[in-house]
Amino acid sequence: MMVGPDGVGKTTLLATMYYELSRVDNDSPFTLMATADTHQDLQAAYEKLSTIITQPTFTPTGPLLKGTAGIIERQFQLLFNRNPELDFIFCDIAGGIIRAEETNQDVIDFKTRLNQATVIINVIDGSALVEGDPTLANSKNEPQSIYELLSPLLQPDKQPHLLLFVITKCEAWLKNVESQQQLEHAFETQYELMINLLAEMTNTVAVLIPVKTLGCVEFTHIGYQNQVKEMIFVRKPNLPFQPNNTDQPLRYALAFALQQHNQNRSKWNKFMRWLWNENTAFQHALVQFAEERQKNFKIYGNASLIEVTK
Ligand SMILES: Nc1nc2c(ncn2[C@@H]2O[C@H](COP(=O)(O)OP(=O)(O)OP(=O)(O)O)[C@@H](O)[C@H]2O)c(=O)[nH]1
Ligand SMILES: [Mg+2]
Repeated sequence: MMVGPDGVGKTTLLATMYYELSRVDNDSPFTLMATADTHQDLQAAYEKLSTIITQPTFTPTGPLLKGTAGIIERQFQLLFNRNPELDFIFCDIAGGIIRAEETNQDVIDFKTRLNQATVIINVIDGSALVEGDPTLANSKNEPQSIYELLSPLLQPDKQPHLLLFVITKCEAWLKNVESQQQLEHAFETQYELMINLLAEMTNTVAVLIPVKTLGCVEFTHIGYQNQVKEMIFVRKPNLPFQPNNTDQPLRYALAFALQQHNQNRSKWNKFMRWLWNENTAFQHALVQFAEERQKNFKIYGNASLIEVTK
């Protein structure tokens, strides 16, 4: 489940994540497949991002993609040695749902699905996190609403969760170690409640992943658009459209989901797999897949939940 207010970059992340992962993993026994609709929509979103943005004169004055309407299910299947292994759905939401009334039908549907989610991706606007004044930063990312939404789910009696804090729009702070620390510090200050909660949780692990979904658009200053304070970005003419690290959230998500799936197989299924010697190959492939995760991200909560061992 993707969570985060409107415009933080949920759909952009999903499109670039899918594109990156389907491009890089040719020799893995795991293959990521999307249903026809999901493939077409995400491919179209990716192409839209890449073509608009490569025009040298482009100035990002508004969102590149149309805002998402309601809740959209993006369906995928993971194959293992060409056989279906795991079906999964990414729910992309209209960020407005985070602010809507409890009685709204989309909010009710959203909460039902959130309750079933194994992996939760909170997308965070990095520019507002670092440069926004408290009001602006709050209105862009709503850390308090996210805390209220997620804290009931992360309790000890609930299923294990992986929570990914994915920071977008942070190209300007990924250039050196000091500015990366500035980003991390801003996150830890504004998400303090969440981090304190995670410190006590044994069945949740969280990873902080800054990504470049565009790579060539950088924050410059805070200005006014229609008399509303806005983060202003410019297109860097010397940089190409180049998503970076966007496969990482998906790798963390899939490794976690596969591990949970493998542990939750029925006794009979486990026995049959043992009999046919299917376990070893699977576990080996899972370890290999998990090793492609970068290890330099900050982890909160119970780190042993994301360990994948032979
Ligand atoms: N500079 C920069 N801009 C980004 C990045 N990710 C997204 N954006 C910009 O933010 C805009 C909004 O992104 P979306 O992906 O549509 O946001 P969303 O969270 O899906 O929004 P809703 O569907 O309205 O909830 C995009 O069109 C881009 O212009 C990023 O990593 N860097
Ligand atoms: Mg969207």
